[in-house]
Amino acid sequence: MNFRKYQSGIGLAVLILVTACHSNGKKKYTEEEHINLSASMKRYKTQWEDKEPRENEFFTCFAYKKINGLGYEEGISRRDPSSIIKVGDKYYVYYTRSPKTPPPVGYKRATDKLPANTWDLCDIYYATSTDGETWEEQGVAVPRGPKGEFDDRSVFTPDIMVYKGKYYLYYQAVKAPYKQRTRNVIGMSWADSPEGPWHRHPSPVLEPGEMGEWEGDEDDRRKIKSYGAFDSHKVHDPNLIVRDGKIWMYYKAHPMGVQSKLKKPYPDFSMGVALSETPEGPFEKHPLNPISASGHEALVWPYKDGVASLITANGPEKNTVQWASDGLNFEVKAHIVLPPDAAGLYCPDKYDDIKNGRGFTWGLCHIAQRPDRPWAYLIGFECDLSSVIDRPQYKKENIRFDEYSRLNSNRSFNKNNQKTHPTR
Ligand code: AAL
Repeated sequence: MNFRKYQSGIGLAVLILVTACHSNGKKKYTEEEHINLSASMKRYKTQWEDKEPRENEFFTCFAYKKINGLGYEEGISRRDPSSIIKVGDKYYVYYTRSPKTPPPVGYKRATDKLPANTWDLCDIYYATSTDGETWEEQGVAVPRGPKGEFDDRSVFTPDIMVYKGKYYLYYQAVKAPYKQRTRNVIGMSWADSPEGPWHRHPSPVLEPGEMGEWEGDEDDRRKIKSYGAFDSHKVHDPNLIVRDGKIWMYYKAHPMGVQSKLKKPYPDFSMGVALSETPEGPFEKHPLNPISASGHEALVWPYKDGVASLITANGPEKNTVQWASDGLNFEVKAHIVLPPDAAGLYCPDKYDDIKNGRGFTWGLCHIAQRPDRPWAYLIGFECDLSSVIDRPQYKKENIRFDEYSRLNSNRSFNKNNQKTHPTR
């Protein structure tokens, strides 16, 4: 892509858009009426186009269910499922999987055998299913790399891409020792069949951007003198689509200094995109990055002639479904509750380079570790983010919690940062 040409086109595009908004016939009130509308009613009429959520194709609720074969298992973490693909009559999913270990011990106490967290000391495994509910773990797809290589400590959080008859796994990788300050890069392996054998690309296909400066030698990711790029510390969660003849890799980014008290040029969590002509790169980071200032675990799919994204967990626009006609300038299209964590979608047209993306109705996601159940595991979810299948039950509002809903921690602090009782 000619990025300079692209940038000079932005001004013109904005002008055309503003003009279009005033003349596209959607305006259902006069200037005077507009002045008399509350801020919320203005948004109802413009941003939400006078629609109830059940008529909004981007609105859905989510239902969750147990799946067989990849559920909770003492000692083993399974997490971060990839997109799900169907080859012949079988579904395939790839995921982060730990060997049998004691519970994770944190970065300070981790050793060669003791994991720092549930994605440490992991390999990429795969499982198959004929109905999406009963899965059979098949074994390792991509193991950790040889000692001394960029991926020798852990490989995790994969996405699978089907491209020109071949299969590509993209995943996060870390090199030992795994500390708070360790960089995370994205590696790739390819195969002629979804069952492998997988050929490891010898170097990362995406690396963090321009570095800032750490402060001191202590292993503390908050302590920095400067941030560097929005992705100066970690690139994670590769999520792929094919669009306009190119491979678009969306990814989650961390700058150095997450949770630092310094004034920030970038959010702690953001999303970038990098484009390439070929699966092994070079992937060129887009100059508009970060293209989302919210979200966790980049998750995109082609929808109609644009790109939709599930923005979860972090940032001011968390818990929204967003859409961008150009795949770059995302707008909030719906607010959602309880979206799946680390979802992998069954979205059969994800790599078809189409302009009529149809969306999806199901996938897998994970339940993260918590103190009384320290290993992660996979479950299924259902929804209606499809343009071809209607599931009216997923367009219902009024989702409520019951008395069993709770946070993992229930601590309260007063303004002086001292522990206190919540009712005091
Ligand atoms: C997740 C993901 C990535 C991170 C870690 C494992 O929530 O964002 O995969 O690196 O946590």
